[in-house]
Amino acid sequence: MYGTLTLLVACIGASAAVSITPQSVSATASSTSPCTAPQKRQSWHDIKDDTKKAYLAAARCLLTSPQKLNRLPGAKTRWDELVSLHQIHALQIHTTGQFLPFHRYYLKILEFLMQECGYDGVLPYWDETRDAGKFSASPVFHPTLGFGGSGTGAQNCLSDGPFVNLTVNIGPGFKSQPRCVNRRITDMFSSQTGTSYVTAAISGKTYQQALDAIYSGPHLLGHMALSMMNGDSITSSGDPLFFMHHGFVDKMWWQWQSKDPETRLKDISGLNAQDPAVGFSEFPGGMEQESSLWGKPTREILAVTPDPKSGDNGGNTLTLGHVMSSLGIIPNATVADVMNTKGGYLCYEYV
Ligand SMILES: [Cu+2]
Repeated sequence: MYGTLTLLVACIGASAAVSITPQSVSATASSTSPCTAPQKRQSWHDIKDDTKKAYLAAARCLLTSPQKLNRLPGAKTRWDELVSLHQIHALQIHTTGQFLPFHRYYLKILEFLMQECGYDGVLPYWDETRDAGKFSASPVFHPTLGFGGSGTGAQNCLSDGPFVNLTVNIGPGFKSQPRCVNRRITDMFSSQTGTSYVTAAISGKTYQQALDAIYSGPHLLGHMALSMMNGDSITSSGDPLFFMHHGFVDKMWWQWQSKDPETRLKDISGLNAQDPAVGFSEFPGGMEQESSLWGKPTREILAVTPDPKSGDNGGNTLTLGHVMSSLGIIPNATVADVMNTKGGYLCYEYV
């Protein structure tokens, strides 16, 4: 039912190019050529050195290119716009049903931006199971063929690799203050990205079970092991390594879906925005208490924040019709569009 509705809306949107709300700057993704030759997303371990260099050069290019949209608060670089998108959506896409679909869409936005900076390869990801318990020895941290290693000093600013001395202007939390790209690796936490933990995380039957187990399991422990952008849940995507980790997270959802595609490519549930009493499930005290960590969304941020109920028939429950926005970087997409990585809107699989 939603598929038909979505297609109808997409067709109307595409032909009439309507703006339904100020936030939906473009129509949702119009469907879809069939996906006959899915791209193979490979782990960083397995891709060629030239591809690694091209990928890192494009990410560096985004971090040093000026912003383009002129509407995202605090964004000075093209990379800032990508980080800002995560900041703006932070309270809609964590501890909610949107977590997996939005981050899948977010990877597609990254892919588009990387193409702007000349990267025409397939997006890589990081198979963290291969480095579980010993993250710091992983090839992803290589100084020239990787993202650089653990940072140094009080702010853990990167001291080697392609992103050394570069600045992100979004964050911490809901602020917009220039700071270095930073991370701190803790091997102990990384053991929980191992195969047995992944297997457990994708063993549930329902989307809700998989979502909760992936989110609080390898996803969260990976973040703890990397402490990207000082472990800031709102803007950790400032560190380009974020997208390697979230490729791994996306792979877990894909693996779970692949076990029973008939059912699981349609299974979606959960909230479309955080319950204020819960906030981020990994922190106690709900949204109010968490605001002591990150502040609250500013008036400028709220002014560009999409309606979390968009496409959801006015309720708090996430539906396949939910409209996800990139605030104008690429066309909006629905949750239905991203359910199947080989559905046409997307065309890839993990190896
Ligand atoms: Cu996120």
